[in-house]
Amino acid sequence: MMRDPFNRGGKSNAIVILTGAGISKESGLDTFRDADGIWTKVRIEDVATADAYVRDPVGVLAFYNARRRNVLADNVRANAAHDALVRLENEWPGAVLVVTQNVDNLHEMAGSRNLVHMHGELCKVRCTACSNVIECQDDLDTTTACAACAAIGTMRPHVVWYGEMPFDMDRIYAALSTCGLFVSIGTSGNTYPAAGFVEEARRTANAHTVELNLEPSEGHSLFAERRYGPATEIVPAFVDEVLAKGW
Ligand code: BV8
Repeated sequence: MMRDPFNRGGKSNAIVILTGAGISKESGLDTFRDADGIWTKVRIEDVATADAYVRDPVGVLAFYNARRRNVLADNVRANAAHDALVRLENEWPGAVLVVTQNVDNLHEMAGSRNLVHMHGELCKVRCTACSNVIECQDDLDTTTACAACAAIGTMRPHVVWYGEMPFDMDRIYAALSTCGLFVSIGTSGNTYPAAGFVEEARRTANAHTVELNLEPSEGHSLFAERRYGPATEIVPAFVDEVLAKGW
C-alpha cells in the first residue's frame, strides 16, 4: 500500500462512492426516472413492493426476468466510469468503498472488490420460506423450487423493494462516519436512505462532498462540489485528479 502522499492534516483519506443508475446508462441500461426511464413504463406499486409480489407474483417475476436478461446481454459491458472507480480502489492509498443502488453486475464486471449492493442484485434470488440466497442467471417463475428447502414458488429476486430495509446499512453508516471524501455518481437523490448519505457524511465525518451527474440531482445543493456531464467523461477525469493531487 503506497504511503499517503497528501498531507490532509490528519483528516481521513477514506473514500465512499455512492452510485446510481446513471453510471450504467452509457452501458445501455435504462435509468428509473429519466424520460425513457423504467418508472415511466411501469408503476413502482405494481412491480417493486412486497405487496405487488403477493398480489401478482407472475407479473413481478416477469419484470425482473426481463431486466436480468437485459443485464446479462452480451453487449452490456462495464464502461469507463466503472473502470475509473476500480483504478481509484487499486491506486488510492486509503480505503475506497463503492456503495451502489444498482442491481446490475457492472461494478463487479469492471473489477470492483470493496463493493456493497445496498438494494440487492438481479443475479441473486432468495427463498421466502428459508431465506436461502443463491446466484441465478435464469428466469424465475411460480413453479421454481428452492434448492435448499425444496419449497415451490417461494423464490423472489434478491433485491430491496420499496418499504424494505436496504442491505448492509451498518457497514455503510460506519464508512460514512469515517470518510474524508463522499462522492455521489449518477443518482437523482430521490430515494432514501441513500439520498440522505451526503448529509450523513458531512454531519458525522465533516467529509468533502462531490456530486458527479448528468444534471443537478434533487439534493445537489447539499454537495460542496458539483460537476455535470456524462459519467464516462467526468468520472475518469475526477479520479485522475484525486490520484494526482487528492481533494
Ligand atoms: C426504507 C431496487 C426503511 C429494486 C430500488 C424518507 C422520505 C421519503 C420517503 C422515504 C423516506 N425513507 C424511506 C422512504 C420510502 C422510500 C423512498 O425513498 N421513497 C421515495 C420514492 C420517496 N424508501 C424505501 O422504501 C427504502 N426502504 O426506507 O426502509 C428504512 C429507513 C431508514 C433506514 C433504513 C431503512 C428502500 C428503497 C429501495 C427501493 N429499491 N431499487 C429495483 O431495482 O427494481 S430504488 C431504485 O431507485 C434505485 O436502486 C435507486 O435507489 C432509486 C433511484 O434511482 P437512481 O439510481 O437514482 O436512478 P434515477 O433514474 O432516479 O436517476 C438517474 C440519475 O442519473 C439522474 O439524476 C440522471 O440525471 C443521471 N444520469 C442519467 N444518465 C447519466 C446520468 N449521470 C451521469 N451520466 C449519465 N450518462
